[in-house]
Amino acid sequence: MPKKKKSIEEKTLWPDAARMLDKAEKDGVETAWDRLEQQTPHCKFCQTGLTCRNCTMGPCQIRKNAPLGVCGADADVIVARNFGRFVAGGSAGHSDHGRDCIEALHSVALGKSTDYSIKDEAKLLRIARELGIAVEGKGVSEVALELSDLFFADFGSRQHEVSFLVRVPEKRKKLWNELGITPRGVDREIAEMMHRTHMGCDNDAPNLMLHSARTCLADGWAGSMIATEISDILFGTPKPGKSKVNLGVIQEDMVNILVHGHNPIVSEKVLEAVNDPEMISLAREKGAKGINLAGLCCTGNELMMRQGIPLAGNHLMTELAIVTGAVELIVVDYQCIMPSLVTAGNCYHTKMVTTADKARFTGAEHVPFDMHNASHQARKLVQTAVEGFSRRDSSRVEIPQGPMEMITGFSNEAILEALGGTPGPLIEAIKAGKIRGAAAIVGCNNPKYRQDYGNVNLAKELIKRDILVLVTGCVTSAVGKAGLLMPEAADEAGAGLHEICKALGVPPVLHMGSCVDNARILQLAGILANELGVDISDLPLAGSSPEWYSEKAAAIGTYCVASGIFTHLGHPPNITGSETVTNLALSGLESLVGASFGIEPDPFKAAEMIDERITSKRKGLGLS
Ligand code: NFS
Ligand code: SF4
Repeated sequence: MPKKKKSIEEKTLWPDAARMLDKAEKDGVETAWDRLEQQTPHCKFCQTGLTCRNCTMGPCQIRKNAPLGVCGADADVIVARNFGRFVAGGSAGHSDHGRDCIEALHSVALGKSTDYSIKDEAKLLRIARELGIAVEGKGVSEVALELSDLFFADFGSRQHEVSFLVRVPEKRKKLWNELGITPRGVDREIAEMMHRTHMGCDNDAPNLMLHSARTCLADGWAGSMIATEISDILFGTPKPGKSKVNLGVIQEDMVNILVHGHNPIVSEKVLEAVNDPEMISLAREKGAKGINLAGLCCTGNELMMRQGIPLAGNHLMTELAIVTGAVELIVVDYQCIMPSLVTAGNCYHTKMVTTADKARFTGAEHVPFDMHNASHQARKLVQTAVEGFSRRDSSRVEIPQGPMEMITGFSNEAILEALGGTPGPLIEAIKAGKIRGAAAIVGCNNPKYRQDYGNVNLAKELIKRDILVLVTGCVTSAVGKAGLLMPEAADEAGAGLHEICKALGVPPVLHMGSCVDNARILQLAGILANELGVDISDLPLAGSSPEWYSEKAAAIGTYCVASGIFTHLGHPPNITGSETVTNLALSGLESLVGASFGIEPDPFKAAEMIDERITSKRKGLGLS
């Protein structure tokens, strides 16, 4: 049977994306949606997790007439091993990003880098004290050095818990100890996962799943949390501020540079170079009005929440941004960068530049960034972009208009400040039922869904039910484009949430950062649980990733659940080939860690699911 082609309408919720999809077709640019069509139907064995390639006696596929791999591994073991490696990949991504942040802090502390500095000294001292470092009588550099050494140790072969477990409620820590899933060194848990999944090691699915949880907890409470906290120390703790989102942030009369990836270490420097008067006058000489910087994906979130830089879009907008024909340069660091961007760029005058030695793309120019050359490299890049302006073909430029306004940058520090310094008022609002609970909607786009349909509709449904929504990563762009990150969106919320938002002047959907910043949400959950003297699993909280695609998103979901937060996913990971693993994920984990996953592609039904969960948690706390 011939495959039915999806209409543009079915591919995305957004007018800006639709226009660019139409243009892409005319310009002969292939997109993720086209390639998905070519890849469909997917291999059923892979989709259900029933393929093993862990040794060369195989590869093995589990079928009715061949229920065991050559070594004798069954469906449960193979599925659990595959899942373990999947989330180890995700944890490695976030955590290696965290390590790069430690290296930056370390080199600043040693005075080896003049390109970076400590912007939030107060936070440095606060975190150092929180983690037991004596700060009295010490200089900032000395404290920064001790803190970076402590964080480096969090990655190693340590036998006891990672440092930020001081933020975890006692009950939860006890539970993790009993289950043997207290995260130790970040690298240790990831390496141990690779070890366990080697042929002939851990051949017990539930035991493997517990180590998956441990690996992901090391990501959430160490790798990601360290990335977040150091980024704040080096570049400033986010405060609520205005920004804009959608492809309309690209400027026809300016040199346009997009930054894409995750780590603010590169993008912050590009921003500085863009603001350099010398660069601006160079752009004017070339006939441009100036230089415009916009972000994509998580690096976009990082720059937006600290510097107000506009966001061009999320994961599925990255190719489409190039299709405007008005982008001179796209600078990337790592993660979630489609290799197709090089090809898309070649259809126009768009140059792609890579900056990390661990993330090079064939066909892109490589301009390596390190602690000692970043400012210089950034200027070089901006100059390249400016020179590219004269190569732009204006007859091929088409930019969707009308970016949406939004307020972003609700770090925990900013939230507590808005509440008058303590979580008390938030707890009172929850007790009174004005805010019935909170749900974090996080993660990606996936061309298998109508882009952002799930992300936006779930957020809208939840705020109607007086459930405060927290967002990070690529969901930010989705809810931003829907207008939900503006205080006026409180009008779409239920009466209770509406009242609180109006009183505080905040939107009903709060932007908390990039994907590593989901650690902020963990921290907030810890603060609330400690304040109430309960476990995180007792709180009326939920997580959700309606359109997730990445290994990192699966790791986030897993650390959420292991931390005691029920987590909804739009579709399951590749585990459904094992009943044992699937049942564990959907219900069995409940008795172990007090939370589990729920799967539901329809955002309206998902809202129902989350609402039920929040209602039952409220009951458990004796709240109506
Ligand atoms: Ni998160 Fe950020 Fe976006 Fe998904 Fe990718 S950018 S780390 S993984 S696609 S939300
Ligand atoms: Fe097959 Fe076992 Fe080798 Fe996997 S580890 S490929 S199941 S023989």
